[in-house]
Amino acid sequence: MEQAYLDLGRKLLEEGHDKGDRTGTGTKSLFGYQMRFDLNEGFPLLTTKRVPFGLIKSELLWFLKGDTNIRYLLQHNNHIWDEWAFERYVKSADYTGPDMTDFGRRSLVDEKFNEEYQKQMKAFCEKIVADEKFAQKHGDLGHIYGYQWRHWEKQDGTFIDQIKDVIEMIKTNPNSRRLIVTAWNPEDVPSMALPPCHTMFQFYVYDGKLSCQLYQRSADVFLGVPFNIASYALLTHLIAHETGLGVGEFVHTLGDAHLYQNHIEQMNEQLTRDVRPAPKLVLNQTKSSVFDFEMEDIQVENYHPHPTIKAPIAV
Ligand code: UFP
Repeated sequence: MEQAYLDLGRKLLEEGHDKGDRTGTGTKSLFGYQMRFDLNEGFPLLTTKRVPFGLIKSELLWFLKGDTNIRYLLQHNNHIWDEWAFERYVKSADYTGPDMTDFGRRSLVDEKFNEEYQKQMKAFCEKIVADEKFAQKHGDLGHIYGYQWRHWEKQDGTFIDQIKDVIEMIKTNPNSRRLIVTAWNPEDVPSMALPPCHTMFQFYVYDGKLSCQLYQRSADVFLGVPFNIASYALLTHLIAHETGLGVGEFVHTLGDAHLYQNHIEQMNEQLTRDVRPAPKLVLNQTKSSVFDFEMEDIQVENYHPHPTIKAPIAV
């Protein structure tokens, strides 16, 4: 199962086009790629490096709550969205600290700047947790996933709850070919901290099993994709659980699939490692609605991965 991911990593190393990108890092990139994961073979959390499942859980539960403020994530020790909120904050009139322009790139090449950046970022995160008013103003990421999934705004000022609706449709009309949730709202894209990478997903029910296909427009294959695979596999399990179905496949379709130039060494190292048995996902059977799940209701068992491989994130 994991081999599908490793094959993509190898293909990008061997055949990826050298391509510039928004962050100035440079990538090896291919356009249009598909991986399939049979969720009955185990839970697709990579074993060739440790993927922090706790972060995947808290992020998905945060999306499912319709929450777009990093405060919930920070309260669960999840820092994956910090840079995006920080970027908005340092561009706002309320920020009076040292110049943080282009902090993502500068923190990698300038040690002195990096120290100052880490200090500012730490203070920012602490304030988000401690000060609710500050969090309301500066912790919010705009109309990102949680907003579009649960509160898609209609022209008449009312809202569409796409997740609730799709679950209802799966229960009542499983043969429907319209079981779609979209996060790509063209009107909102300019106001989002990060326009959605996982833009649209569709469910498919056959033989009592629920499958899910995701279209991901842009895929950081070393850092982002291992998270995205596990996150959508978990979402498929949760929705299958609520709708009384088994799990089928997770089909992952990628638009611009890229390996950042500063992830090449790390990908090569990962490819030298042997794949271990996939872990098993265990959900609290006493919960039924996907909206009632909390962190402790979701566990993976028998996860024995190779160690983490560190790599810089391109912001
Ligand atoms: N990215 C992912 N998965 C995600 C996410 C971001 O791979 O879930 F939120 C990566 C893809 C790309 C960058 O490298 O983040 C977004 O940049 P851009 O908007 O320029 O595509």
